[in-house]
Amino acid sequence: MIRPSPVRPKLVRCLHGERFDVPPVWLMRQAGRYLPEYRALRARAKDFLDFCYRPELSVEATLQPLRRFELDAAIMFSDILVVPDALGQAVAFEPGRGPVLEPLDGADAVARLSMENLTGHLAPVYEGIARVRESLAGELALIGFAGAPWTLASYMIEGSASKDYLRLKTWAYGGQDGFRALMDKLVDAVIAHLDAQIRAGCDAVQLFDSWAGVLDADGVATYSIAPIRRIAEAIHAMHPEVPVIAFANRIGVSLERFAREAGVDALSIDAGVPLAYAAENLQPLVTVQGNLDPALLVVGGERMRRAVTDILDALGHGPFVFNLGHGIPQQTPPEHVRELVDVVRGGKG
Ligand code: 1CP
Repeated sequence: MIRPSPVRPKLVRCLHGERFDVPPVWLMRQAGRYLPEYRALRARAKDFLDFCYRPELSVEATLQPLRRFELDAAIMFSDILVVPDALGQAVAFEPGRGPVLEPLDGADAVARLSMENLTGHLAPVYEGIARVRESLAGELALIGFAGAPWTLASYMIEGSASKDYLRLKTWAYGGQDGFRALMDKLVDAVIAHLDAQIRAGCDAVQLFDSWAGVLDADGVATYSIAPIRRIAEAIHAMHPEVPVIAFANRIGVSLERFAREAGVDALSIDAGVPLAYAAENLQPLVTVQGNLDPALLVVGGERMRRAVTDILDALGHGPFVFNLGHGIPQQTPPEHVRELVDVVRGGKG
C-alpha cells in the first residue's frame, strides 16, 4: 500500500524544482553519535545491525533529531550495508573500526548473492518507515536511502573502507569476471529496496555514492552515473511523484555530466564544490543540495555562520536544499546544529 504524506512536503516540492525564500533543511547523518539520546538508545541494541532491524529502536533514532531541531525531513535510520547483508554477505560493525565484510573473492561468490529474500530480510526497515510516516506531522518529509552500486561494491570487494580502493578498481577496470554481474545485481537490489521504502511511506529517496570520487572521469560515467541512471529511471517509472537525490561525492567537474545524464532530480554536493560553479552549472539542471563543510559544524560560532550565509547567498536563488557536504561528525556539539538551523531559517543568532 502506498501511503503518501497528507500534504506534499516542502522538501519534495523543492526537489521538483520549486524555489523557497527559506530553503528546506536536513542534515546527512542527522541521527547519530553526536546526540547523547542516540548513544543511550544505541546501548540497548546487541550490535549495530540489531539496532537497524529493531523498529522500536530505529524509529526512535529517526525521530530524535526532529525533536531537537526544526528540520524539514527525517531520514529513516538504517545503513547502506543492510543491502549486502540482505544479499547474504555477512556484515559486522566493529566498534572503533566501522563496517567489516568477508570480501567477495570472485565470480562464484558474486553468483551466490541472492535477491530471493531481499525485501523479506529488510521488512523491519519498511515497518520502521510505516511507523515513522504515521508520526510525522504536516509538511515533514520522510527520506529513504540506499548506497549507490559503486559504493556498495567498494565495501563488498574491499571488505571495509580502504586507503586506495585498488582491489575494487582492479576488478572494475581490469574487467574481472563477476564485476559486471555484481553491479547488475546491485542495481536490481537497490531498485527493490527503494521501491519497498517508497511503498512503506518515503516521500523522497537518496542514493549515497560516497566513494565515486576515487574513480577516473570515464569510471565516473561507467560505474557511478550509468547504474544510478538505471535506478532513477526505474524509480521514476514506478513512482513518478517521488524525487531521487544523488550524493556523488568528490567527483569535481564531472558533476555537470552527472547532472545531465544520471536522470536524478537533485544533486547533493560535497564541500569542495565552489558555490559559483554550482550556481552556474548545476542549478539550471537540477535542485542542488549542500554543502557546508561538516568540520564547520564542529567549529560553530561566527565562522560557521559566515559559511552558511555564503551558501545561502550563492545558492538560495535557485532550487536549493540546505545540507552538509557530508555526514555530521560525532564531535559536533548539538547546540551548533541548532545555531545552524536558526541561521538557515532566517538569521536568528
Ligand atoms: O554504532 C554506531 O552508531 C555506528 C555509526 C553509524 C551510524 C549512525 C553507522 C555505521 N551507520 C550509521 C547510520 C547511517 N549510515 C545513516 C542514517 C543516519 C542519518 O542520516 O540520520 C545513513 C544515511 C548512513 C549511510 C552510510 N553508511 C554511508 C553513506 C553516507 C556517508 O557517510 O558517506 C556509508 C558510507 C555508510 C557505511 C558506514 N556505516 C557505519 C559507518 C561508520 C560507515 C562509514 C565507514 C567508512 O568510512 O567506511
